[in-house]
Amino acid sequence: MDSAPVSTEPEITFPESYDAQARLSRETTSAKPLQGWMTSQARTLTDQKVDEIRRVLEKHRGQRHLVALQDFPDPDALSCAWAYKLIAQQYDIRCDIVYAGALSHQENIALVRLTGLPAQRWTPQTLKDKDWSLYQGCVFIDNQGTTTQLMPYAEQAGLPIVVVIDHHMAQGELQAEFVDLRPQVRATSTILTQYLQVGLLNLNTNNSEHVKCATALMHGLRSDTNRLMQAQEEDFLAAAYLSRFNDAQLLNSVLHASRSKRVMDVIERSLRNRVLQNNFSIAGVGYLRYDDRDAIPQAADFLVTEENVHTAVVYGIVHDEDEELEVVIGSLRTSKITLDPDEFIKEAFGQDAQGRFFGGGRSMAGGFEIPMGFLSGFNENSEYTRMKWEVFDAQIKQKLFRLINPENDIISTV
Ligand SMILES: [Mn+2]
Repeated sequence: MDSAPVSTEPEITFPESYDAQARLSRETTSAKPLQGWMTSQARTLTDQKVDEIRRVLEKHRGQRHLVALQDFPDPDALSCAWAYKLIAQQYDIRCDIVYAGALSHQENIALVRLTGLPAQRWTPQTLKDKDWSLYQGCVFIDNQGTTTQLMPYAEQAGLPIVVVIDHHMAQGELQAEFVDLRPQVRATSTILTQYLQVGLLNLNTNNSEHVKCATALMHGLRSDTNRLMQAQEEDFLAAAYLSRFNDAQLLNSVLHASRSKRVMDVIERSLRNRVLQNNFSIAGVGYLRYDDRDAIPQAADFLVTEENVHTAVVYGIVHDEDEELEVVIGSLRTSKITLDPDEFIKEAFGQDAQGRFFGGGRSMAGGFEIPMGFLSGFNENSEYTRMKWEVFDAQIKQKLFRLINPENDIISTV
């Protein structure tokens, strides 16, 4: 979900001659697996996992699987699902890459459009109408089924979980045939790249789909490591391997996708509404459309760049006109090493009646989603709408300021 700083680049174009140009400028190499380019620890684990997944894929030969992404898929998820699809294809397993929310960040939209990344959006209506018996199993990549609306439907259809590959903390008991969970790795792209490195799929620079997928993986890896700033040795080694196939010109176009006016407006509102306290910058941005949801993390990315600010929290009420749905969505960005976004968000907002936290985080970033329950739903009366926002705004600020604790200048996250 990390995004580039505000860009003044002109609007991107979509050159059709990409592949030809890129191929000419690149030396043709047909890859032998670069087995030396991995730490010995990663190598041992990867060898073992690849042996295991080969057996699992063989067992499911000829089937059709659903690869479920989180509702708002990020570049790491999108690219890894694609790499997985290409791997599974070798076993005649057909994978449909699906998300049930929206592609919101302009970079993600550009990534999908420019690379032809084969992901599909299922609306709430599709979820209901779908013939789930088409599938014999489901797969979770860069998630564990807890951040996708697809999960209850897959469960209801009795789809077995065949594969889970993720780098988030374990979200509970997982009944899957194959699990590769590595919370210490910064990006799922690193894990998938390691699979490629040991030969689970041999990338070839003459295959334009391979080049585009490798470029997508490079983008996913960069995006989950704050443009490699938080990358560790494993991630750099994976990036080095991908560099043999990466199309730099294509990656550049993805990164320079321009922001929509509505996203710019949300960023502007966050600047105007921000409250600075104890090196925190807190901004409520009011109502925004479902498709602009990703403006919130982008606004937080921007606010955290202000002098003397180490942590930014931006939130708003996101509404989906078709579904009469409203939810409070927020993002946290921090440059403070000692602030754990996961702990901070869990501590600030607590749990719902079922004991589920409203959000969490990873290194330097976090997010939350608070359902509006009985107060949810559009109202024609603008005075009512304004009051509703003020109530939520005040409640969130109160929860955050309690933690920021200005009296004794201590930021308490426990
Ligand atoms: Mn990820």
